[in-house]
Amino acid sequence: MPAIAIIGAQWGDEGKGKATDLLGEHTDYVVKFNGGNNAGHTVVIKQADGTSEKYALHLLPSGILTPGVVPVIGNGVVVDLGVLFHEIDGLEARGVDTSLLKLSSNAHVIPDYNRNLDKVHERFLGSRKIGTTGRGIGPTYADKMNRIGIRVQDLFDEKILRAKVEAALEFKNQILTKIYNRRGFTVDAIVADLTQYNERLAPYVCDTSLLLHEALNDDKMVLLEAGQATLLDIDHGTYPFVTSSSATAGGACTGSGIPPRRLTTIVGIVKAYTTRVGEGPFPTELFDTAQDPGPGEFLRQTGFEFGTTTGRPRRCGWYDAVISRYAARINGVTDFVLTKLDVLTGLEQIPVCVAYDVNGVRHDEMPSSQTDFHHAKPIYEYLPGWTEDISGCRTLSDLPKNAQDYIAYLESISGARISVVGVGPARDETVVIH
Ligand code: 2SA
Ligand code: GDP
Ligand code: MG
Repeated sequence: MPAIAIIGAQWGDEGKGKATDLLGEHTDYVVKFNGGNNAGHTVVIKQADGTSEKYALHLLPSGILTPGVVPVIGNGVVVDLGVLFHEIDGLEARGVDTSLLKLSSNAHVIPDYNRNLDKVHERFLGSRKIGTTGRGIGPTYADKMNRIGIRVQDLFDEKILRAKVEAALEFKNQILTKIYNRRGFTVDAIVADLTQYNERLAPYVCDTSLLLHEALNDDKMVLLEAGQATLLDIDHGTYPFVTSSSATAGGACTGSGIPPRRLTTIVGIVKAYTTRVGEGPFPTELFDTAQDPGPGEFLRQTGFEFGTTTGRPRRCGWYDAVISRYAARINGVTDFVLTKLDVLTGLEQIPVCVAYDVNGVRHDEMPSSQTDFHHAKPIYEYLPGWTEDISGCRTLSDLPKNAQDYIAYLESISGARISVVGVGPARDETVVIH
């Protein structure tokens, strides 16, 4: 059986959680392969009585909401153990079965000192800050690369754990106390904090790469769910304004241990407009504010564009086809899911960025220089909008003609076919084209 990867095509929050949940019904395993509790996936499920249940997931894969699906946290993830059990307990209290969860013994854990360092470092950077979520993600991936990280398996060997924490703290406490003028951490406190969940943790821990290998050989369907997105990827994103993990299709393999040849379908999730949280370049950004509202504020309020993890207002702008083509190329996108088309309802005209103007030169592809990207001015085509409520549409022909034309136009310039369109947050508010 093939493995399918779901990837964010923009700067995150495209609706990957909903797409994973949707596909979850045909899936046996859902794997989170990168990031940690910086991610925020909101999934809305309509109940039989017509009411909606809303779930905000951070560390657990969205597939956990589908009964029978095995949720897997892969080796590429960084795990905040407190958040893990808070999330498990929260879901269990709402009747969601989490007993099938599997956690890679090779995943790294986020020690307290890294949460601290993330926040302190951002403050230190001042106007040069990245706008991180402050969850300790960057410092934990830095430790992994620097070979001073703590892995899940280390928690079960106290001698090894102590030695590793000691080695890490020798370096971390210097930075905290000498550079940032903060208090350091003791080995005892860190070891006690990290091992407090061991008894509950043990049943979840295994070699998830082997588990997934056997599942694929057994004809099971495996879905790999990205956190963050292509433009936030450590290698392919708008560096340094990126997260610290591999959020693209390549990361789906390294972060899970599934070989590249197994990936047959790469689903790119793309919003019908664009958002970004945190700092960094964003060519189609709209700069109006809540005090002086314009189209940016319209998108933010109508699309409820506020961080799922931090509550930060998201920066909003128009659809950018240069970015979509880039995401299609980097990930090998086979199908796009175009989300939040309903949010555009009521706009008279919808601008779509087709290329950039960089100091008088047209760029149809992402400029290779980050400086050029910072100076990129969008070149827009303007498409007519629609006024009809589209949330009840379930087929392409149900949609108003102008909405159909908008989809067809985006498809023609975005580098892959659009197979599914989101017309509302709920699982069933979806138009399936292919
Ligand atoms: P970090 O914390 O080191 O990963 O931050 C580095 C950059 O990555 C961005 N980032 C995100 N962008 C969009 N959504 C994310 N998840 C949450 C959500 C964000 C929230 O779903 O809304 O609640 O604020 C996410 N996680 C990381 C981050 O903004 C930095 O630009
Ligand atoms: P993720 O990080 O990519 O999983 O996305 P988030 O969950 O952070 O943000 C996407 C938001 O859009 C969530 O609140 C979803 O419930 C919502 N959403 C997803 N698809 C649609 C859609 O087609 N229409 C509308 N109106 N909302 C959607
Ligand atoms: Mg999100």
